Amino acid sequence: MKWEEIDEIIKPLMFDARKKVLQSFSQQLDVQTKSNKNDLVTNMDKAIEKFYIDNLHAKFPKAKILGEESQKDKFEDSTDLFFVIDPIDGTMNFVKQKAHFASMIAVFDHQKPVLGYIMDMTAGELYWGGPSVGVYRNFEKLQAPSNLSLADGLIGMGLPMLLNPNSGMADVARQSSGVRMYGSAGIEFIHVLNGETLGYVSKLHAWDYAAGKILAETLDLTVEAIDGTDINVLSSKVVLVATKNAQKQINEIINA
Ligand code: 2AM
Ligand code: CA
Repeated sequence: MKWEEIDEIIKPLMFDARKKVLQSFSQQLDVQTKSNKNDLVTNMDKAIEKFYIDNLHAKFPKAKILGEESQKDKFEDSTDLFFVIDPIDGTMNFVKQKAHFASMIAVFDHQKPVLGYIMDMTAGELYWGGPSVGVYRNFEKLQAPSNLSLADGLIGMGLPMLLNPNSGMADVARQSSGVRMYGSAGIEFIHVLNGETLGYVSKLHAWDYAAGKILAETLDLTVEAIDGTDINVLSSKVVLVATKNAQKQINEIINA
């Protein structure tokens, strides 16, 4: 299937999802915990995921879907379109700040990356694209960020990474221009795509990085699992997205 046919379905879905989420700001949220007290899910996470899945199923009946909150089809078995959905990424920010959160969809066809979408929900900026089209912020085409070395830029990090004395990330942080911590993998990927940070490292689920990986690799950034395992298997990993220079330096530091 041509990327344009998929794209013209997904873009309106994401702007509709944004509208629904912004409208929910004036209503009482139902907030529940999942794996721990800081791992949250709200009625809006579930409603937006259902909205995406219902619409994608209607338009692409043969497609398989991996969603954070519900449907868990297996990537390995996919022989047609495969969608990876994170309805609200940065749910803690959504609940506490009503800002700094994203919505993400990744599209694969016969297990090949086709399109990635990250919507900055409060800004209304959709980062979208893929290998055959490039990367755009709404209508504006993005250039590849400059290939900064670690000493010349900021790095985004998940807090558990930085606090873990065996991760080597304290040394990475010290050799960089400084650490930033935005609380949403999608927003972190956006900063890297924009060249505002030179990288981001965190333990992530497939739905946290699938879309960002497609966009980042299209802009000549590298995305890898820190343990060197294959990242195409869409499982939970410590993922590093970075400029090529910084990626080399970070690997030297954590393997030292
Ligand atoms: P979420 O809001 O979709 O759950 C910072 O918390 C970032 O890490 C967010 O993108 C969040 O996504 C994700 N996250 C939260 N808990 C996680 C966990 N246990 N494993 C992996 N990623 C997690
Ligand atoms: Ca989520």
